[in-house]
Amino acid sequence: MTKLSSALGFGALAGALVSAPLVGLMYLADKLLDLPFVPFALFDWIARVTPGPMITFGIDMMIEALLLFNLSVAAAAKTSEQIAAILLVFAIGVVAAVIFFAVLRNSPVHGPGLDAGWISRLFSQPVPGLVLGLIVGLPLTLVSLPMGQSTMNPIVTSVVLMALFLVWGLTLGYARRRLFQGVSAEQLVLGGEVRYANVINRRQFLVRLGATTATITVAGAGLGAVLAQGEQARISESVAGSMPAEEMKPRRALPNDGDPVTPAPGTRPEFTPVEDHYQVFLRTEPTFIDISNWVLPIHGLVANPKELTIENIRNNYTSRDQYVTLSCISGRIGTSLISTTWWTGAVMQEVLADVQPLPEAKYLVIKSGDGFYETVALDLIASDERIMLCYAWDGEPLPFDHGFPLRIWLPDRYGMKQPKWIIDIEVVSEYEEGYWVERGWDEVARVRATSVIDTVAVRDVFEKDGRQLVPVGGIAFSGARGISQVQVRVDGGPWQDAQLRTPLSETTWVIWRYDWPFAAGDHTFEVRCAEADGTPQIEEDMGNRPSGATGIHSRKASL
Ligand SMILES: Nc1nc2c(c(=O)[nH]1)N[C@H]1C(S)=C(S)[C@@H](COP(=O)(O)O)O[C@H]1N2
Ligand SMILES: [Mo]
Repeated sequence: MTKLSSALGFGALAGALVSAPLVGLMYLADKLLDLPFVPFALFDWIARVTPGPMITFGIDMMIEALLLFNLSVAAAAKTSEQIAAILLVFAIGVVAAVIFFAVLRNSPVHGPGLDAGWISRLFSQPVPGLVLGLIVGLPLTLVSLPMGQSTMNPIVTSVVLMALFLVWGLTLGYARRRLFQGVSAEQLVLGGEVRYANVINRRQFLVRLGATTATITVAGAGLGAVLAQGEQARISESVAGSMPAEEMKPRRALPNDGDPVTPAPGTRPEFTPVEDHYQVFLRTEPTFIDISNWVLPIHGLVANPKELTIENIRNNYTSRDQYVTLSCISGRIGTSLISTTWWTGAVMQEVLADVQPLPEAKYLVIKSGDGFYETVALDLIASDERIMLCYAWDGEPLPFDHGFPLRIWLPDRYGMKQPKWIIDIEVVSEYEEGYWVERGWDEVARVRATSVIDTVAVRDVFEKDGRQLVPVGGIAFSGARGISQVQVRVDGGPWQDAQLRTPLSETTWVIWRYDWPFAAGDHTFEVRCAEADGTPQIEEDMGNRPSGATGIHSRKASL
């Protein structure tokens, strides 16, 4: 007889010690054989099947937590998701071990003596451990097959993953026997001495088990990390190699270089370096698309279906360049999920004309390599020649984590309407909801006008006409509708006009600055803007859901 509490306690301990190397080895298997990484695949599957309101609630909780710790959402969100995914699989392992120990707590332990080799101990009485491995491993393997990113054949994937889970189960079975062997009725009769010996044995065993599993975990994760670097290098090479050097376009000086309105010190860069551009994607990791076997089928209600290569897309249609600010509908007021770079792509109107949509055609259904999808109305494309199939950012192939090899750009829309990693375009007659629309977000997702204070430059006070001035500055953005006015007020006083810098284009944010007459003390600064046609930004605080956040951004400063 084993006490329940001791079964639970040892189950948790053994579960933790044996599940850590399982995760380490799964990571190694991912990097070594290009298998799906089970924690990420499971997490992505949960995100996929969880109903919209719940998934949004989960994301909200995570963002609140990040904001609480003063972390940048843009920088920290993915890392926290990845950590959560790993902890989840680890926790599943521990809970399964606890249940395993509890269920079997009264079943007798026998087998080779304490001095037998570990292999024979591992495989003596194998059935319970194998059953455990099967029960936990099978669903996780099945989920990983479609969700994981992997080029490996599904049979090999299943065999390797199941082997890992079965060994994990066997090891837990072994650990259970080893921990409870000796606490038999017979030995209990012998009294305190044997019990004492068994405790020592347990301790020794746990220390040895811990040392072994820690070594395997660290070795697996370490080797995996080394291989991951090689993988990154191969990805960069594949992306760079997809475009001949002579087609890469070095960007010339920014078009507003000489503008007299200079950003207040501390304003974000007007042009976001590509490596700093915010990223949002469904999965735990960005999707890598192998360009060597990528073509874009455009099919459905068309007279002339096509399969376009990336060279076709770059060379057969007019290429357009555009400075673009992209923003995410899930951002709060003052969000970090907004960035600006230089987009190059093929004019979508020409690509469409090439496939000759039939009269009944009304929409494009665009599908992505990560399972994302969105619908774009043909009317919208007909109304705006700027809409492009984008293949380059800042003159170079689209970075793999921003949608390589192809993404669409729709002026005036939030990012959620604009698929990256495009793999298929179907021309249809019936409207279909896109991925985030199905999950409760705005169907149109037109960008809402917002303005943000980036800086109150208290250390850059300067004198002008005998007055001490404090530069205050930031951005204002209203999609493709332009900004005609930005106003700042201090401590609830009158709204004052800020100066506007000429934007990089009519589809980027506008940098503004307001030089405020210095007054010592603690102050609150607020900002608002109006669109080019005079429409004021919505001042009322409304959450980001479903149509994008509105409200006044404010910032406190002490002078
Ligand atoms: N395939 C795919 N496209 C996608 C997404 C995605 O998850 N998968 N996210 C969308 C969202 S919500 C945003 S805000 C933008 C972000 O683009 P970026 O990561 O290049 O900044 O991509 C959009 N396109
Ligand atoms: Mo987004």
